[in-house]
Amino acid sequence: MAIHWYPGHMHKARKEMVKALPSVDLVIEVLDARIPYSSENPVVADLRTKNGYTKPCIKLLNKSDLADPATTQAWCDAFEQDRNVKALPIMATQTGQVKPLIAACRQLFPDRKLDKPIHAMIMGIPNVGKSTLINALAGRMIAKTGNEPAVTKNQQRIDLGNGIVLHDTPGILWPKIENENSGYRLGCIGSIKDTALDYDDIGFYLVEHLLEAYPSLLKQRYDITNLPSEPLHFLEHIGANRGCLGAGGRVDLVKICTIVVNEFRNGTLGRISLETPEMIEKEMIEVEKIIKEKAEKKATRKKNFKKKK
Ligand SMILES: Nc1nc2c(ncn2[C@@H]2O[C@H](COP(=O)(O)OP(=O)(O)O)[C@@H](O)[C@H]2O)c(=O)[nH]1
Ligand SMILES: [Mg+2]
Repeated sequence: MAIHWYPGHMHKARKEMVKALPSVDLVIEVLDARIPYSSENPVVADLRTKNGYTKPCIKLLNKSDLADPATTQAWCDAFEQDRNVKALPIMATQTGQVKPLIAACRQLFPDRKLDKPIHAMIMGIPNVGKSTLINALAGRMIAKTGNEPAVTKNQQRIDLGNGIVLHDTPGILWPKIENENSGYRLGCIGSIKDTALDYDDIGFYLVEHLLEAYPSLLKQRYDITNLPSEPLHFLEHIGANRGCLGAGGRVDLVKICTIVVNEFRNGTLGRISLETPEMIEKEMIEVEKIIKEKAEKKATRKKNFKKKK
């Protein structure tokens, strides 16, 4: 990913969205189906609420072709506990996905007449498939896919028919950082610049999860009957099998990790999700502690600063 998020960038992105949102009825948040929690940004919930009214939101779990279908369904159910939210698994690379999205938009505004269009805006962190989706919805190439600057240009509108109008520039959000696991998972799917997280770090994290959650996919892909329980033993085993050897005939762990991570990313290992609602529920307890500590530190800093003045 080309975008590095600094506080200044986040501030600017947020300001752009605050400016655009009053003319929008509905937020379409694009997530990566393999990490629906870690690819979310809590600022969306924040931005949607003003003067006690919360704008409805459709959460699209994109790249569902790469994710575990049962887990994706569990996430949709969890998201829809909020009555203001509709959640749909999609695959933006398949243009036939438009119809369920249009129907979901209309469902959120049952009383809206066709001659008063529903204005929608797409948001999401980089690389989740926002541009691909806009192009699929528009039926033509209007948004550049791949890397793009964080600053949006002049907003234009796309008429999707059925009384729905879409802004053609997505709101680009920054990935969240409080949960350490989220950082690793974003690294696994390739949405954090590879140099920021080493392949062996990501690889060990990924393999630990796969050994626990998808042992049969590993057995199948790497042709092993007795799976070692330790990520290191597993990586050494398949590294040796594949001839990933370095100095002194030892397994080159970076090389074998890179292979496994890429096979996960492109779907060769099978359809895999990196987090479930239950896993996140447990992690949230830890995250809330960190957020609280951060807020306390900030408050102390402010107090000390005032004292000095
Ligand atoms: N497998 C798969 N790849 C997708 C899907 N949607 C988008 N992509 C790919 O994800 C990458 C990022 O997409 P892009 O639209 O540029 O993301 P953006 O940064 O959110 O605008 C591109 O290589 C797309 O081809 C999908 O549903 N399935
Ligand atoms: Mg894009």
